[in-house]
Amino acid sequence: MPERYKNYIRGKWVDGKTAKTFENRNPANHHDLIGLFPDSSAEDVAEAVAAAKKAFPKWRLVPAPKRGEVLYKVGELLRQRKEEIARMMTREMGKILKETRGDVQEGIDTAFYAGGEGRRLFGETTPAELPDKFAMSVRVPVGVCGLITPWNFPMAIPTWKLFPALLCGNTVVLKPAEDTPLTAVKLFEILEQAGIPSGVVNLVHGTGEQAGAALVRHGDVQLISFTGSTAVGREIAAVCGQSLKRVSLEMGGKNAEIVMEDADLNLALEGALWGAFGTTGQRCTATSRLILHREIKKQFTEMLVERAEKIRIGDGLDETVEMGPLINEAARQSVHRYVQIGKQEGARLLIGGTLYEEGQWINGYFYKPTIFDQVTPTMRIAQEEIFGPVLSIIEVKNFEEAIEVLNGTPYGLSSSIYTRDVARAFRAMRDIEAGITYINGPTIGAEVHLPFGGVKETGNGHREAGTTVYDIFSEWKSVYVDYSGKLQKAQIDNAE
Ligand code: UN1
Repeated sequence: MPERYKNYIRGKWVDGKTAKTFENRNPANHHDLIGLFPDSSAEDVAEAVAAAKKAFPKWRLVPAPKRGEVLYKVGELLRQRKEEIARMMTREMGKILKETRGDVQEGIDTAFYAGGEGRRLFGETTPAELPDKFAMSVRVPVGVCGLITPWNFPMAIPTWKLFPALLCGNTVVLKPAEDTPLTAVKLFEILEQAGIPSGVVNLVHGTGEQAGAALVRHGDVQLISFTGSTAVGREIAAVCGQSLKRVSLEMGGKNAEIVMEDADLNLALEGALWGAFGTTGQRCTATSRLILHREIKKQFTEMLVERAEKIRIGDGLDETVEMGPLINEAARQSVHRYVQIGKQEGARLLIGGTLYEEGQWINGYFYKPTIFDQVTPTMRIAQEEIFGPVLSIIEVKNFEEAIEVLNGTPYGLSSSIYTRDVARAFRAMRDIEAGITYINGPTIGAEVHLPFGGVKETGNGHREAGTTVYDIFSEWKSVYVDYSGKLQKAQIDNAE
């Protein structure tokens, strides 16, 4: 019998209100059934929201440094269970152990960073324009926050949202991706163990269409924070627009690495391989376009192909494996469709472009590292997010063209340029349209204490992580204290 997992509502592990469940299977071997999870309905969501609403008045009054101390405890517990969670995450998500350890580490870093924020959470004081009057701005919590998270970073992304939300004094309902629900269960076990009061954090499993949509529509949810596709983000924003719900969105990317003719080619090669094929290309920050200066294009392409062909594909639990499977069969079919589109558009397939189904790998959703050459900037494979191990090479004649091509998509999350020319590096920092720019580093590798997010269709103006995430999860309140003992009129009494 497969293990049956539960929702976590009002401090208790509970079944869904209906008996309906969904399966969680290992993407490296679909015969490996990890467990069954409640396919939660709108009623389950309503119960979780009610629990969060009830817990809010008390949690909001816990001093922020105390809320921070709970997060230190969470960070410590995560650290103790890092290896166990990483192994379990590889089993449910597929990426290699080195990466799942990194994913848990990102949660640990976020816990300690948020914990420390408990003793900062700064507002501002500023002189008032009238005598005997004091002026300041303080942060107050927003209320009940609905968090909807993807499967590619099953620990990091929920913690990016959850820890700052809690630190600010909000209460939370999390709806994790249905491909990686077990990591969320592990996180909630730890939150419970750390002593977070009942109702402050609630976990509801299920699909986006049902549980996610119910959370977005619920009238007692004041904020939605979503990471996922631009298409779904648009729908969420439309609903939240109607109800004037605060909404923060992190969506698609079509990130590029530029390699100039003066670059350290070996360094740029390591960056391209890690950026394009790390996490099997399933990062919002993955490198999916490689913009090469024509002088080094031939040589760099040869170097790249030689290395990419040798990438070891397999079960991420095997420490010698370099690339795991895609998340599910639908994802694999979608990647494969893009490869057909690329061929039809006239791009030249250099390597890959096929399902990887050798030996025991027939039971997983593996795909070969794929590289297209002779891609033009307007082809669909150069414009649309593929979310798989597919890299498109675009040749350019100079720096200006490289920047123009890099900017020429609807997205703007991450970007990278390899050059030894400091003036070019600074121009790139200035002219690239993206939320993140790396100089001589790959498009992936964001750290938790810097703002994370993107421009154009990647986001809606918010930044997670960094100090900026606290602007998502708190409202500003301006406070004036008049101790003059008389009515003083701003803009009037002081204007002579
Ligand atoms: C994501 O792909 O959604 O910079 C998050 C990185 C990671 C986070 C990626 N630290 O690639």
